[in-house]
Amino acid sequence: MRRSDRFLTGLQSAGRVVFVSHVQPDPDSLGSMLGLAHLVETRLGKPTLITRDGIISRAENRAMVELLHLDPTPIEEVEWEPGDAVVMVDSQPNTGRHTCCNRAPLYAVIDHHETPGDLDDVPFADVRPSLGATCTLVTKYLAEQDVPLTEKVATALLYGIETEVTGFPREAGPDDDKALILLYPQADKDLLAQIRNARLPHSHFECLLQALQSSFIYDRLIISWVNPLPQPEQAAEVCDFMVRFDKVDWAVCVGVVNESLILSVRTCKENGKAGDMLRKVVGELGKAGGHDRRAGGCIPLTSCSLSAIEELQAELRRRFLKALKIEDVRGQRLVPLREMLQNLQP
Ligand SMILES: [Mn+2]
Repeated sequence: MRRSDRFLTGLQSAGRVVFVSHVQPDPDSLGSMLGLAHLVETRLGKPTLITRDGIISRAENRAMVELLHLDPTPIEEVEWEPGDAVVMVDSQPNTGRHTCCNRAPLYAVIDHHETPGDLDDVPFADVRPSLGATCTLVTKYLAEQDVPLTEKVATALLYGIETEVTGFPREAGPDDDKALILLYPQADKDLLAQIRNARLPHSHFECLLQALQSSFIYDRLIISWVNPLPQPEQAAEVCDFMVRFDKVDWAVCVGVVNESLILSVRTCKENGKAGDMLRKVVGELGKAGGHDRRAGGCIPLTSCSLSAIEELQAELRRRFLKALKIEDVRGQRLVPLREMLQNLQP
């Protein structure tokens, strides 16, 4: 039996299939939920529900949701029914990246993260860290089951894979490319262009300016502190931007959102094990996880006072330097203070 057969067989007694993913679902999560919902509806004729845990703030991700009319139900508004089966995508139980429910039995986990979750009691688990995207795995299921794709499903899956495998070096393999080739002719290219070039809010530029003004270089590492961070997903946007700086191999962004510190890491180093590195750095303070070249984490703040935040920042700085074996040097500003002032137009 193929894995997609086993996946479908185990759902035969379910009344409805509810899809969940990690907090602030990204295109890979959204595409995976949509693709699997399409598979379940087509092959089993069962109702499905796509959910969202937390907010979707990145402009491109919002554009994806709006233009493709995904309409995910906020997880806290789900009206659970007896017979619901839960399928978790793009994350694993107890990796701390979801606030999800224990309101219905978790039937399946379909993911590609390296961060190991708690899978002991999950009847069906398919976790393949060798794949660049969960959407690749979902595309394989749909192809295996010979399910015709709609333009909407193909577009969502394609964008989900694309966002995971951009960046250099690519975190992608032949399976990801095969999925992209399969999806491309069926996707709406104009819609994709609109999503990729989503209009950006004012806060995007404010955040970048603040990041430029508060970035410090320590050898091959750049750390950007953004307090407050307007939206949690902007930490990743800052890192994507900074990791292209030719003087560094590692970019870290740390920002305060509400009562939490949000962390994002990027590296251009192959075999960088960014997820492991960030988990070591965050340790007992919070939760973290990710991939080889990208990682994210969250630390709940015990106090939001400036001194408490500064203390935590200093501790994190020490831990990052230690984890990357960088001597405890004084950080160099990315933009010297004098230049910042000189360049201000009256
Ligand atoms: Mn993913």
